[in-house]
Amino acid sequence: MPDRPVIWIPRRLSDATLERARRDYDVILNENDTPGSADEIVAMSAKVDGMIPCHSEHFSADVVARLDPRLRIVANHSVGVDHCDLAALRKTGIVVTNTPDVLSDATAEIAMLLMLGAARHAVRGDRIVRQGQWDSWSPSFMVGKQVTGARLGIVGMGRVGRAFAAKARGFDMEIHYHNRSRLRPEDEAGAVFHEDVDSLLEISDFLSLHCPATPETRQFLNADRIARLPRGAVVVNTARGALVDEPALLAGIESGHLAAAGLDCFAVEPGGNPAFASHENIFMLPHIGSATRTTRDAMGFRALDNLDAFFAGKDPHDRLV
Ligand code: 8YV
Repeated sequence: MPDRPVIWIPRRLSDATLERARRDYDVILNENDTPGSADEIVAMSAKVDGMIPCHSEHFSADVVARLDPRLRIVANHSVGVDHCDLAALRKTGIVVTNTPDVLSDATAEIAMLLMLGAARHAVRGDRIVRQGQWDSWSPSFMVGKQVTGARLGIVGMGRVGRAFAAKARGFDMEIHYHNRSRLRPEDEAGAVFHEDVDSLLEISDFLSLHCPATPETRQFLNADRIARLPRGAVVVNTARGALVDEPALLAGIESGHLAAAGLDCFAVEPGGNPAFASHENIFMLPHIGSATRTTRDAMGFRALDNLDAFFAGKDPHDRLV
């Protein structure tokens, strides 16, 4: 290994991250800030010892099979790693890390924003004021769904799910959750565990998704599960678009079974789902859950901490593979 390893940073990470990276590594930065294509990832693997990709760089089995053995570590700048074929990477011996913990609060903030905005007609309200269409008022004008005291169902009580639960407690929400396994009482903090997903769905006035996208969770929220939610429920997704059957969600909105949805993630990104656009009770954001200055710095530093440990011959803290 060279004294000063060479790393590739395909996207424009925070200034503080780039400054620290350049201090300690020879950095190749994609100044255009465009997603690294499969061919680019493969070509770069012969020139660098490590990479800091985002979720926009896809390490499919095909890409992994073409990687040059010079590449030793993929230090992801994300907690989600569904853009990486971990099984394929494991076979190559390339170390893979992610950035958990540091983005939980920022993502939980966006979940809170989506939940409140969806429940209280933020899109329509903003539009009518902005466009000068606010010309009347009545007691039945823009009546929404109250968040305070409502039942919140959380699917996936990992770091982000727990951060969201902590914020929701400030709204006196009754918190219920489904998880692969029950949490320790101190982590549960009074939340009610549902071993059975259906039993969680049936009581969720608000349902928020916080599980990783895996083959098992693909299209988790399908038509059958949407039908199990109480009429007038609100769905929030800050995890991954792959968790939701989007045509089924749209059908739920159009039939009125769902009162609203708040989405930061879509099956197709960037871009989103154009079929959602005419529904003002779908409050949408362009995958910005972790996009705060504080969190971007923390994510960059966490990825660099993992690289530093690896190149110092230690096991990186967030090693997945
Ligand atoms: C970012 C994310 O959008 O961490 C994740 O899994 O989806 C987000 O934090 C992105 O991956 C930043 O690189």
